[in-house]
Amino acid sequence: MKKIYANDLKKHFGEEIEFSGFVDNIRNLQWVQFIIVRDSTGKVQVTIEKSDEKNKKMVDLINDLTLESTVKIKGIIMENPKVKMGNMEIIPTEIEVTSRSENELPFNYKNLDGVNLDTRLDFRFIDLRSDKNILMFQVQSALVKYMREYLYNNSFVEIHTPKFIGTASESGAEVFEVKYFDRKAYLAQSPQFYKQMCIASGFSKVFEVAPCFRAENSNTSRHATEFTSFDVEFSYIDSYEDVMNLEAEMLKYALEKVKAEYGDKISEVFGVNIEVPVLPFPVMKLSDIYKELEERYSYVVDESEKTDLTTEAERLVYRLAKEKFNHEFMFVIDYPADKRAFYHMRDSDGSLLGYDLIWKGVEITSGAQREHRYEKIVENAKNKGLAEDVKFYLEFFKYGCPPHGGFAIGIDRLTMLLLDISSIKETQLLFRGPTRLEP
Ligand code: AMO
Repeated sequence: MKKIYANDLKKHFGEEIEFSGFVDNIRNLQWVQFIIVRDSTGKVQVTIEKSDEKNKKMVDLINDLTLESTVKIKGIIMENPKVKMGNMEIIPTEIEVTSRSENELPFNYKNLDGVNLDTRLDFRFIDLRSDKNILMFQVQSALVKYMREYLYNNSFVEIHTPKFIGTASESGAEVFEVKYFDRKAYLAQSPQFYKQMCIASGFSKVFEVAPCFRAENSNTSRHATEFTSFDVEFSYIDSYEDVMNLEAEMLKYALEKVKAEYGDKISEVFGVNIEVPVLPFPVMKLSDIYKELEERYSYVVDESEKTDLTTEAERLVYRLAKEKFNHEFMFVIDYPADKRAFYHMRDSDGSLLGYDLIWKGVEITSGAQREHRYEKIVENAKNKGLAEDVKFYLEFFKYGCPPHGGFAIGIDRLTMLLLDISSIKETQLLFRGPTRLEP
């Protein structure tokens, strides 16, 4: 007998099949019992006629069955236009309870009115049972699959860099210390140095999808202390524009594919219409953005804040991108060099060859051409007071290293923006923040 998932049942009308899932609903009427059983791909009605003597054992079992138990059903899948759910039903010959749920759930995940987010996160394994959450992770998986696919199609190699590191990376700040036998180690805040190492090793094109750890004590809707980063780095570029172009192409490719596969479901469940972005994405200088935000929306901030986008400015950049370019994305360039990471390349006039990408009003990426010239990178590190901390990294540039660049996208943020979800706490499988380490 074949084990069939809900979304394939239609292909087996009239056949004897085996179906397993959670008990989603039970209706126990005078002459008939209906149970709705769901797996990760959908739901199906199981119909048991009470008057049929040979059903007696199953009828007794269902009289005693609790919602959210798991069952294994053997029976025939029948087409039935009268059944609202999928126009089909299983007529069972045998039902086995493979796991019995307690009667009362910690909260009703099907009706979240009055349920606070912390309760949901405390019982995340229950929270994740909702159709919406299951779809969210299927979509996230598809999004990452297609971003990977784009890179594989373009000869990138997937790497896996260590997350234990011996010295605090990148900026010296915001790293978690861990006890490592009789010495100290740190959790990687980014694979930045190691993806660049691969470039120095001659790999040409690499990427990694892995956790990053940031000891930022901030409680916002878009920050986590551990998140998944989609990191890309590649060689032989002429400009940071090559990096922006590759990122834009990759995002267009992935969004187009996600839309084709999940677009209808996403608009039904999340009310979001995926807009496949047009190439090239608009690009604006940071200072020009502040000028336009003031002119168009009377948004005024102190000069001292204009070294980066404020949260509100990011939000307004979405409006600007829409109104000026009819686009959801905006590359922002020309950040003041002294405010950015030392490994970003600077032009001969000192201006920065890096960028941020804003989508729907939130930063999803930092990227840049990297400084690959040994003397210059040493000088940049010295200027930031990091030369000692990053000594091992500076070595990478001593023995030949091609011009290169790259970027990183936070997957949890990307999912949040794609599906218009208000907080990263809901798009991480298990949120990690300053006050949350469990479950
Ligand atoms: P950056 O620090 O800007 O750049 O991070 C890149 C992207 O990662 C995501 N992100 C976060 N997501 C959730 N919680 C956080 N605390 C958090 N911090 C960052 C964002 C952000 O845009 N090494 C560079 C990248 C590079 O140049 O290749 C870096 O880490 O989406």
